[in-house]
Amino acid sequence: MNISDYGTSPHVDPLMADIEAYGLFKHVVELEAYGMTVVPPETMRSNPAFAERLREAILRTSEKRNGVVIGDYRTAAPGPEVAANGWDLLEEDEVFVEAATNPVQLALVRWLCGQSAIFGGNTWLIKGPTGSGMGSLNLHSDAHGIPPGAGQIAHMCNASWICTDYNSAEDGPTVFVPGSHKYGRATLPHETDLATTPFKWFPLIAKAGSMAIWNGATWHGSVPRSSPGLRVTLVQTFSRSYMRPMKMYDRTTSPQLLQKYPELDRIVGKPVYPYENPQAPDRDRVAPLIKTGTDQFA
Ligand SMILES: O=C(O)CCC(=O)C(=O)O
Ligand SMILES: [Fe+2]
Repeated sequence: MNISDYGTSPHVDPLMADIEAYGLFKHVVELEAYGMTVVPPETMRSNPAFAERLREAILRTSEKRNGVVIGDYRTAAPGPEVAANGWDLLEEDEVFVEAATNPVQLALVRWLCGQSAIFGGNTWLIKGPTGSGMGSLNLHSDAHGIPPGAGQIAHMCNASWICTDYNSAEDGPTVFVPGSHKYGRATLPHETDLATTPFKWFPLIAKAGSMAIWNGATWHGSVPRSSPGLRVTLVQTFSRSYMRPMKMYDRTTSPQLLQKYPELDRIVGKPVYPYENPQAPDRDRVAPLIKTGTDQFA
């Protein structure tokens, strides 16, 4: 028996179908138990060249925006300037739109943040070897603005495409405190230092082309890279529709992209506030938000 076949839960039933079709049950359980999961390339249904296209688009966009030459990521040792100006990539290359709208990713995003989940923004991480000025990152939550007490559900999530292999902690990966999404609060100052925190943490190990996704409340940081060459990652945030995107993507995204990618049109969302005209609220925008008040999967 499949409960979703009854169609009695209109918001979660289609999600169950996607989770089954894409083989995501393990990943949903890991998200619930540990607050994060890593989905391998074959499950992401991205073609093998996808990670390479994404990596190249990131590196070439950094070169263009930062006026630097990075060259071959396997041997490059640039300074920290390559990490700057990394936000807002959708219009730079369609590979970023493909990354934002990957159907397997969106099934997990919607599991965490509901059918009305919106795209918050994207940026790159380019991290060179020790000495390049790009080191470690203290433990933190990404769910800024969510006070303690509101931790039963994910309010936002981070879906990161791994664009270079993370074979071991020497590659300078993200690290996670398993289960910390259950605490429902951000880290306190004495909990953040990876060397002294009393919490156990583990490194993210994954092949290029994998996607790591975490409940935004899951505590994470990163360790320095001692391997040669660069670690390259595309970070994307998604959130519930009551959160604020980093940009009004519904109003600023190219119409031709919205037309070509229906899922992009859906995830740029229809933020309700601020009202364009406070005296005449747009009822089509308010209605879905009211629905999320009755169902976490709406
Ligand atoms: O992987 C890392 O270096 C940590 C990045 C981070 O904190 C994030 O993407 O939210
Ligand atoms: Fe973070």
